[in-house]
Amino acid sequence: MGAPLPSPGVGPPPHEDAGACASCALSPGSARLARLGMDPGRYDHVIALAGNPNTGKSTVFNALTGLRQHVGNWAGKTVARAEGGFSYGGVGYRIVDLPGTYSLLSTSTDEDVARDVLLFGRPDVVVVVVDATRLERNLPLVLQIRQITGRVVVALNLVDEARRHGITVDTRHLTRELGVPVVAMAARRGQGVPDLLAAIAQVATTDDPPAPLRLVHRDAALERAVADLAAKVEARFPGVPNSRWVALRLLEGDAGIEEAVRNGTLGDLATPVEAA
Ligand SMILES: Nc1nc2c(ncn2[C@@H]2O[C@H](COP(=O)(O)OP(=O)(O)O)[C@@H](O)[C@H]2O)c(=O)[nH]1
Ligand SMILES: [Mg+2]
Repeated sequence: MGAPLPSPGVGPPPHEDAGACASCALSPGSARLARLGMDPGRYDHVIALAGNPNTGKSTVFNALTGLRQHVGNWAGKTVARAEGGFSYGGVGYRIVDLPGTYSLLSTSTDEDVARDVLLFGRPDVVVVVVDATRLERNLPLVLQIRQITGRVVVALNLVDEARRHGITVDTRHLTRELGVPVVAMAARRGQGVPDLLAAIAQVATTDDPPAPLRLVHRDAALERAVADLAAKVEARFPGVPNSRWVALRLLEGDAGIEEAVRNGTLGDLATPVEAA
C-alpha cells in the first residue's frame, strides 16, 4: 500500500488561461480551459480519476490535460502515476489517472493503488468515469466511492455507444439517486467536457458537499463492533480517513488492510505527500 496524493499549493502560479482555448478545439463552453500537460504549475485542487477498466478514463484525462496518455502506467505499486494538469476559470487542477478498478474491496495490486488513493489520499474531487452501455456493472464502484465521499462527479461516458445500442440513461434521475452531478459524455469526441469542467469546479469549491452515503448495518452487534474497532483505529492512527471502512475491512479479514495496520503503514497513508 502507499499512494497518497500530492498536496495542493506547490509550485509556481498557474498559467494565465485567458484565450488559451483558441487552439484547443473545444466548444465555447470550455473557453476557460487551459490544458497544462504534465506541468500544472501551482494548483489549488487535486482530482482523482477512477472507474472500471475501459470506460474512457485516459480519454477524459487527455481531453483535460492535452496529454496523450494511452493507458495509466500503473503496472505495480511503485510505478509513477499518470498525472497532469489544467486550469479552468483561473483555478489550477492536478489530475491523477488511476488504474481501472471494479471495486474498492479488491485484491489485485493495480486495484490497491486506486483504492489507497481514493481512501487515504483525500482528493478534492473524485471523477468516476462509467460506461453508459454497462451501467449495472459500473455502479457498484460509484456506490462504494459515495460511501467514502460526497465530493464526486460521475462522468457517464460512451453515451454515443449507448445510443447506438438503443440505451438512454436518465441522468437527472441518476443525479438525484446518487446525490452528486452526473454528466453525460462522449469523451472521444470531446462531448460533455464543458459540463464536466463545470461540475468539477462546483464540487471542488463547495463548502457543503453531500454527506458520504452511510450504510448502517441492521445487525446491532455488527454495528457495535464496527464502531468499537473504528474508534480503536482512530486512536492508533489519529486523523486516518475512513476509519469505519478500515474497521469493516478488518472484520472481513482483508489481508492488505490488516498488514497496513500491523506494520503501521496505514498511518503513512493518512498523510498526503508533497508534490515532486
Ligand atoms: N465510442 C466511444 N469510445 C470511447 C469514448 N471514450 C473512450 N472511448 C474508447 O474506449 C476505449 C478505452 O478508452 P480509455 O480511455 O483507454 O479507457 P480507460 O481504460 O478507462 O483509460 C478506447 O478505445 C477509447 O478510444 C467515447 O466517448 N465514445
Ligand atoms: Mg487508461
